[in-house]
Amino acid sequence: MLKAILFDVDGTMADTERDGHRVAFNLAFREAGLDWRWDVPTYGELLAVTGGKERIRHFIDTHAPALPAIDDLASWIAGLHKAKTAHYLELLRRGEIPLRPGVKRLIDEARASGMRLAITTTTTPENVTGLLRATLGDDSPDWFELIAAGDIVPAKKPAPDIYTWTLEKMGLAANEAMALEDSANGVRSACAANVPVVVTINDYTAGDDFEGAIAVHTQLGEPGNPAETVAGPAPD
Ligand code: XBP
Ligand code: MG
Repeated sequence: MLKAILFDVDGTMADTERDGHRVAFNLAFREAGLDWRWDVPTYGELLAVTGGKERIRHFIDTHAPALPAIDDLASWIAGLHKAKTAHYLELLRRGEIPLRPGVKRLIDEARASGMRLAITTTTTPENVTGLLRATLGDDSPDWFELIAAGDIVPAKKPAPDIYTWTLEKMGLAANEAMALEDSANGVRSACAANVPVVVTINDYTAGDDFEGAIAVHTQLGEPGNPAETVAGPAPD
């Protein structure tokens, strides 16, 4: 029996990547005096690596950009990422990143039916509460029994760790939960933890391989704006 819905955040609850995280990274780079700029296609390639700090390191490894003299690369990346998070939170506070269609509807219906809710994401915890507060109100983080986010597990998606950690904390069997994801990395993570997963695609992930997902939809759907099914059974 389904007892809980586990929400991915970036790309699933909101289209945060192109006009949110990407912009915030670029603002942090400029502030740090770096001439790095992640354009929309480049950022799409970099999304292969989840986690902002991991993404910066991957960019350094693969694009060999000019770097200042640094003693400790990990600390320098962490500082740059902290500045990025501040910019991202400011974008959220300005209300520039809305929820995707059907997300509020599903949360409202799930809460009304007593479904347990949690967040399972690789992004930084403040980014999750910032998005929820900006879009659903100040008390909305409390609607989620657990916010599993960021460095809480060392191995980020596509590793199963964030899902197995969440199941353990909530005392759930994998088949008592359902994951909502938007990307191949998210689907691989949920599937590796045996959590059934439904996908809503976005511009960055429409071409991903969603093997293992129960169904793939364009979005969650709401009155006047129905979801279309890309693969798998249509929603009731
Ligand atoms: C989301 C991510 C995150 C965000 C940036 O992946 O990979 O890294 O892009 O957030 P998923 P941070 O949706 O699969 O969880 O910079 O805070 O890491
Ligand atoms: Mg995602």
